[in-house]
Amino acid sequence: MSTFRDLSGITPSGQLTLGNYLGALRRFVQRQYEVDGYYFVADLHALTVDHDPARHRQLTTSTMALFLASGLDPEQATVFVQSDVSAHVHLAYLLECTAHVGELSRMIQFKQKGHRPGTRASLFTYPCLMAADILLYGADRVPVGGDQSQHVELARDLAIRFNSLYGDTFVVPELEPVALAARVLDLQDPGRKMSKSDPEDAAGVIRMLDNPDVIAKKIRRAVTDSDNEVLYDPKHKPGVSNLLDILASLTDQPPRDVATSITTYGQLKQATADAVITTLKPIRRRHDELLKNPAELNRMLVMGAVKAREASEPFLAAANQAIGITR
Ligand code: AQP
Repeated sequence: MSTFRDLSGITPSGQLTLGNYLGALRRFVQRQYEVDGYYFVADLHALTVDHDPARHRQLTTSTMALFLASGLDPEQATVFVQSDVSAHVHLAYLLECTAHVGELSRMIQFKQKGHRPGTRASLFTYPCLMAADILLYGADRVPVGGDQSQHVELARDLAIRFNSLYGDTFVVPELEPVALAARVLDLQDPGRKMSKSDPEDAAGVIRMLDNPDVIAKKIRRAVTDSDNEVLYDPKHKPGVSNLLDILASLTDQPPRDVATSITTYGQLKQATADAVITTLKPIRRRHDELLKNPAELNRMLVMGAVKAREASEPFLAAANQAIGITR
């Protein structure tokens, strides 16, 4: 195994989507055999906005079951729930004591949503928790989409500043941009990405747990255009190109090759629906089995938590020591 450590989390802010699967989960599953991988359900990050505790608990459990059902192997990678490892919150505080108000004020989420009445303080400080998520495991590489790069940049800045103030403590992580082709767009509005925090019944969002009929219906109703020409052209034909991207990604082919083998929009939608259903059906089945067997799920959760605590402990101890809070 390579000595690279990489790390990624998914926030349980909604039922996971096909976008989360193609853009994140499927990649985690492939990478777990190449790197020392840390993959976690970022439950604490879902608390920065209004939430219902019962739904939050249910989404956290369901997201973990989807991690495992998609093929993450707790013996191979470290698969865990963030709040099971209290070191995340502890280190986040040390990093809040390292960060400057100015740099946190410039974070996009805070700039966009931070001035609404009732904004939670955690919407301002969560980038320190995200930096802690990364620095606690000495991750060399953090695979991120473009919208996340600001967070990794901050983690790098905080690691460098902490190291220079208190002595060499943290690995400074490298940003590993994820290919843009992995972006799955909303089926009803292909101008934006498919997003899990959209309303539960959003017609443009395929959920990993949707049943086959629902998936087929959503794809049948996907927005295309009036050309009726199957062509891969994301700029001028975003709806059709999105379907081609999904089908290409699921069948491991370049989207332009897929386009040449299909002649009508009807065929494209049918082939895409078939591929999505074939991929998601066994995952959904395994997810449901895991939820029916809490003892098995719990065993895996405990295994992940123990591995994550062991891996993070030396980094937290070093940070405590460096900043001067241990005797
Ligand atoms: N549509 C997408 N296409 C490809 N990849 C996607 N990801 C999310 N949506 C798509 C990837 O899934 C991971 C989840 O990261 P996150 O939980 O931090 O959420 P996010 O990136 O903010 O994505 P969501 O699903 O849209 O969540 P909400 O709606 O809560 O903001 C990341 O690796 C992301 O790239």
